[in-house]
Amino acid sequence: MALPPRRGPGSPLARKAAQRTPGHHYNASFLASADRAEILAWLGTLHPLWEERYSKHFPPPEGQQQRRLLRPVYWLGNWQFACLDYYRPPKGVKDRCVKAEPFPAVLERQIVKVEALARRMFRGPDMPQGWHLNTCLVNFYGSRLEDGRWVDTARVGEHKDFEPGPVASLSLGERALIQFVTSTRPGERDAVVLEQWLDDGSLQLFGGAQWKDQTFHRVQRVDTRAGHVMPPELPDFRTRRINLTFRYVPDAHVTPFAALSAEAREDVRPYMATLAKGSRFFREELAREQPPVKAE
Ligand SMILES: O=C(O)CCC(=O)C(=O)O
Repeated sequence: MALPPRRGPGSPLARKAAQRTPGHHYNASFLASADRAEILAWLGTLHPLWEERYSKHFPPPEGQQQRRLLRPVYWLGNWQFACLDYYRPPKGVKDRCVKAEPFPAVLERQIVKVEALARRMFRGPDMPQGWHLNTCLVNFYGSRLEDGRWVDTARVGEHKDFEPGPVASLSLGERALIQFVTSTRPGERDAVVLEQWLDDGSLQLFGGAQWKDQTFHRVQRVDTRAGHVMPPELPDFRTRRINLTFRYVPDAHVTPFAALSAEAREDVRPYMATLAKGSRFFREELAREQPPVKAE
C-alpha cells in the first residue's frame, strides 16, 4: 500500500494545516509538568479578591443593582477593577488599569514562548505596535457558598477582550467549553462560530478581527469529571478550574494607584487595602498615596 506523501497537497501535514482555524490556535499540552507544578505552587500563595461590579462614583445604571462578580479574581501587571469599568479603548483608557504585581518567573517563561508564537501568527493590523503580554487576569472557576449552600458559578457570559492585539490563555484544572459567538445584532448573539474544550495545561491564543472584534466569547460550562480541587483554599469558594488570560495594555495607560483621580482612588482604596494584607507590592503602592488635605 502506498503511504500518503509527507509533504505537499493531500499529505497529513497539509491536511492538519488546512484544519487549523486562522487566527485561533489551541495546544492541549502546552505546559510542561514542572512548570504546571510551579504555577500551582504560586497560585497557592495568592489572595484572590471578590469585587463588586459598581461603586460610589460608578453606580449601577438605571434598572440594575449592585452585584458581586461570579468569581474571585487576581490580576498581574495591572488590575482592571470592575467598578472602574475595565479597559475599553479608544475612550475608556484613563483610570482603568491600576499598576499591579509583576509576573512570577514561571509565567515570564511561558510568555516568551507565547509571544514568539503570536508574532509568527499575526501581522499588520492584527499585531499592534509595541504589543507584548503585560497584563494577566487570573479567573477562579467553581462554586461559592451562598446562605449555607454551594452554588456553581463556573461560567462567563458573552464578552470581548478590548485590549489590543492577540490574547493568550493558560488553563488549569477541569476542562472548560469556550464558545465564540456571532454579534450581528444586540440580543441575538447565539450562533456558535467556534467552540473548543480547554484542557488542563493547555494554551489558547486568538487574535485578528474575526475573534477579537466580530465575535464574542463565553465560557459555557466547566466540567466536574476529573475532580480537580485547585489552590488556594478559600473560605467561601471551591475552585475546580483556573484560567490565566494574558493581554496587552499600552504602558502609558497603566496608572499607579497614587496617580489615579481622587474618585477612582476612593472607590478602589478598600480593595487595595485588602490586597495589601497579602502583598508587599500593594502595601507599598498604598503607602505612596499622599494623605488627603484636610479642610480648614
Ligand atoms: O476562562 C477562560 O477560558 C476565558 C476567560 C475569559 O474569557 C476572559 O478572561 O476574558
